[in-house]
Amino acid sequence: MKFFKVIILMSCLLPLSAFGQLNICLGDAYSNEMPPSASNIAVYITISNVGNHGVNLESVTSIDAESAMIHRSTLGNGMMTMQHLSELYIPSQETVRLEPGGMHIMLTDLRRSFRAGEQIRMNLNFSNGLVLRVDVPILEN
Ligand SMILES: [Cu+2]
Repeated sequence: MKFFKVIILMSCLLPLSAFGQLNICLGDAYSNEMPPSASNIAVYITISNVGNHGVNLESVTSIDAESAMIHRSTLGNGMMTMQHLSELYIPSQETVRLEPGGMHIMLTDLRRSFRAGEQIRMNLNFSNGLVLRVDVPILEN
């Protein structure tokens, strides 16, 4: 059985020793406010692996949405399309940015509409057993 740690963390400034194997740092999480009729929302976030081993982001869950997927936006033939990634590899000592025009986490079938100033709760599940909780602020468009 895997041992899971759930940590609310938005920076690397926390005392790492308190968490033992903690080697993932999260930052810059946000979403842009969507019209009330929208059922999906894109989340942007920066993930840094400060550990000595590569780690996969294996899945994302949210109690505020029915499901969550890792998406990559690509521009081809003048059209923006989204591709579903089954996981996202973060090499040792590297930072992966999920940002507009590139990758994002897509929360689908939101349980309600979220306004600017509110937060969406999300858990990131990593291949090393780490589960990081993120409270994603919704920004005004
Ligand atoms: Cu998407």
